[in-house]
Amino acid sequence: LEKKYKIYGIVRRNSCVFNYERIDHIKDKLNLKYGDLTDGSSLVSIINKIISTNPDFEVLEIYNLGAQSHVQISFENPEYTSLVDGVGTLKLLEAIRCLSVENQKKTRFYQASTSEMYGAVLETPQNEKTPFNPQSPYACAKLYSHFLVKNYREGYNLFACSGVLFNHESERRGDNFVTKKITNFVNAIKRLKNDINENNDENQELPILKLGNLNSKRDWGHAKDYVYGMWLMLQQENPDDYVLAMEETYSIREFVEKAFAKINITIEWQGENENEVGLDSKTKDILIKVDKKYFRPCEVELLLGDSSKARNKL
Ligand code: G4F
Repeated sequence: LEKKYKIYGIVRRNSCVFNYERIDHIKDKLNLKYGDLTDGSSLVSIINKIISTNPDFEVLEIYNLGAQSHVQISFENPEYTSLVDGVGTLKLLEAIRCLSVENQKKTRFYQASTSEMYGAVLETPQNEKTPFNPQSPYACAKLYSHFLVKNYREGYNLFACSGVLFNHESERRGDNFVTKKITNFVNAIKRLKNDINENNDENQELPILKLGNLNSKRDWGHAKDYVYGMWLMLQQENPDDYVLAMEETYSIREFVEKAFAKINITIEWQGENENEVGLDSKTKDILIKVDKKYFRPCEVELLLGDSSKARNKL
């Protein structure tokens, strides 16, 4: 919107009719259409409609950010994840391939590839040349899309890029991703402690944050920077794939400690594996418990990106 683009978005119909909370503040400035990545005809008709209502358009940038993007849920819904995150990309690429030559030349495609494709990493840090070793249905579907983009770029000369993005976070992150889960909880504890102090109610029980693997490491950045990176990829003369990363890695355990430090609580760890707990070192209240419900059948233990190509070229 800052770039004065005319923006179209695709919304999945669901029974909660107004499911727009994360875009509520800008919704009126967007052209939202019902569609679905599993419904190729909806994609074709939306793209055709955009082109026919903007006959003099200069460039059509298509960002495929749609996905079942939760890694753990992909083990529970593997087929759906594959259809949306894998075949959905094929449907979008086909919709572009079927445009007239003139319109195809004016269309640029961005695919949200992911550092999850490195999986059980075969090299550290990970860059564009690192071999992939996916560890979830989500990562397998994304890898299929990643190679499709390369095929369509090389085979049909489409301007199609993949951004291999490491974890990117913001206040808009969904509540069941680890950063938001932890920060929401720290916020709740801060409010509760304030209430307890104001009301002198020392018998009030504190809630407990249940987490899975505390030892996996992620290379986290801010989503806004990454979106800028996506846009830059589509402004280049030639399409290519790029890694975007902060080039620093921290464990979930460190993230927890740093988040609690913001409200002046030092976490003391006790126990091991699924019996591990985190206590407030002063009051000895248990604030965190490991719950094996959040362990994944296969875990990605260490992500650390090398984004020198993007830093040099973009
Ligand atoms: O926050 P997460 O669920 O993100 P994850 O799995 O790294 O995936 C995110 O980043 C990818 C890019 O690398 C994207 F492709 C993907 O779509 C998504 O945006 O989990 C981060 C880590 C994992 O190791 C997980 O096992 O945190 C660990 N974890 C520990 N306890 C937990 C929890 N993750 C979640 N979601 N919930 C927990 O309670």
